[in-house]
Amino acid sequence: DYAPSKEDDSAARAWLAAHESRFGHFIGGRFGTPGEGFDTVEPATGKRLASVTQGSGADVDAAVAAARKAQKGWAALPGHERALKLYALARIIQRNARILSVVEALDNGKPIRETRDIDIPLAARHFYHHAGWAQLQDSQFAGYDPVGVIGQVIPWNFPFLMLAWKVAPALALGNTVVLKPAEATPLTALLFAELAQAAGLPEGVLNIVTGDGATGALIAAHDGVDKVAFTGSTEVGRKIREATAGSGKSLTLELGGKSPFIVCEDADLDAAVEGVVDAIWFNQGQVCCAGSRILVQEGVADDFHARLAARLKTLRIGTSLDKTIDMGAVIDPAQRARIAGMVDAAVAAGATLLQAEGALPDAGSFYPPTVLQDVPATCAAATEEIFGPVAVSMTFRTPEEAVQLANHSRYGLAASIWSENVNLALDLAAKVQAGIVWVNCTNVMDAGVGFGGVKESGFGREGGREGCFDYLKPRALAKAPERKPV
Ligand code: TXE
Repeated sequence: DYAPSKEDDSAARAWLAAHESRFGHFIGGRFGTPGEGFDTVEPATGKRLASVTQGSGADVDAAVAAARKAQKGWAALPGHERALKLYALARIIQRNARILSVVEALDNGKPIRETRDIDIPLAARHFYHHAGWAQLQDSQFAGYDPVGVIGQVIPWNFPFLMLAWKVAPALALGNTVVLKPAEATPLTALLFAELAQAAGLPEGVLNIVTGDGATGALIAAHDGVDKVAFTGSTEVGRKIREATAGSGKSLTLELGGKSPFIVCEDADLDAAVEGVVDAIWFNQGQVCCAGSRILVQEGVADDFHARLAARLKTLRIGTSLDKTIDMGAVIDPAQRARIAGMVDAAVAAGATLLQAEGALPDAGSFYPPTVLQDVPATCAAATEEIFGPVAVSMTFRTPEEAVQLANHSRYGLAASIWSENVNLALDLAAKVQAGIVWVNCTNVMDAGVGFGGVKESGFGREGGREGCFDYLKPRALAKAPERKPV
């Protein structure tokens, strides 16, 4: 019984109408004529938003050619001039933050509060941060060249933020880009193409080709692409690894996770419960580094679960432009069915279900916040990425057992550790197999810190100085020793 306060979507609708809700690819600085393709819908209502074009081999050829043509000139610009372009992109994102936030929320189904406060501002920050590296390129990366033309394939869970994570470092360091957004969420990438044009980005430096996995595969396999950067499922990551093996292309993969969320008996339990809200219910749990495996120490497990059960009942679920909601829709009915299937199988195998009973919105693909306790180890829910608002919870007796359970996974993206004993927390942090470890917090991102995983969560880093090296190639140069005059 709260009054929904809705974000105004008129500017976003007007932008779609200006394109007659049909988009072609953005290649060589201009939008092509829309062709055969598919619709993108609002996950919260199931209604069509726009149609986009399925990228063909010829489209990918054209985009790669445009990127190739632009690359030398772009790389030859002094770093401070490329920096100016990245600053311009950051500023135009900020000036258009509102429409970007609305389009992102409509296309993805996530709450407007998240796109407004997290996705879009963090994307702008990524461009600001990498403008700094462009400026410092000569002094900080002497002996390194740009890689060249980069093929980038991104997922639907953070459509615009993933674009920023990929495009900003590539461009900053003198590369040009062919990017394919996910088929479910292509709209903010297309809006960004328009903004980049307005910000004066030279033609061909950024090319956006829409399409499904087949278009992604064409980009990954293209001879004119020097490096592939991919974020998505571990299965597709494996296919791309096979497709690029032996080709001389560089590759970075940011893949799935089943990240442990360790609650020690001396943790501040209320803070840890709020941590779970961020870890698994932020973005409906469709987060690669989601804290989806709660490991709680036996002595406090009952107390912790009671607090968690009470908290999950207070989460409000609704349509993305409602400013009062905590959770929106999951990406599509197929994902909803996949989540429900994994939960139902775990319950049938004997798991205990903690789930709020309130009604969900009628239309759209909604799934309630959920915790599964005592999941048999043979269930997919125990070991596989669910990619929905579902955490599995198990108990441990000793810190050593916590480490053992945490590392019992094929993934190694992130870990979150909750304890008031800093020595214990840091000791555990050093022992868990993960690319990122958070102590008494979770899902903390910063453009200055490299993000990426170990094990089957992938390789390479995005952000910070270490992320820059994934868009550069070293050149060792030796000069003949000085000859003595005879
Ligand atoms: O991912 P895909 P999907 C996981 C999550 C989710 C599952 C399936 O568990 O439930 O993956 O989601 C493009 N060559 N994650 O099917 O297929 C595709 O068009 C090249 C975790 O959406 O990996 C899209 O642009 N590209 C993940 C992108 O790959 C291909 C985020 C990701 O889609 C391709 C997303 C191919 N053969 C899903 N096939 C995370 N860790 O963040 C597809 N694509």
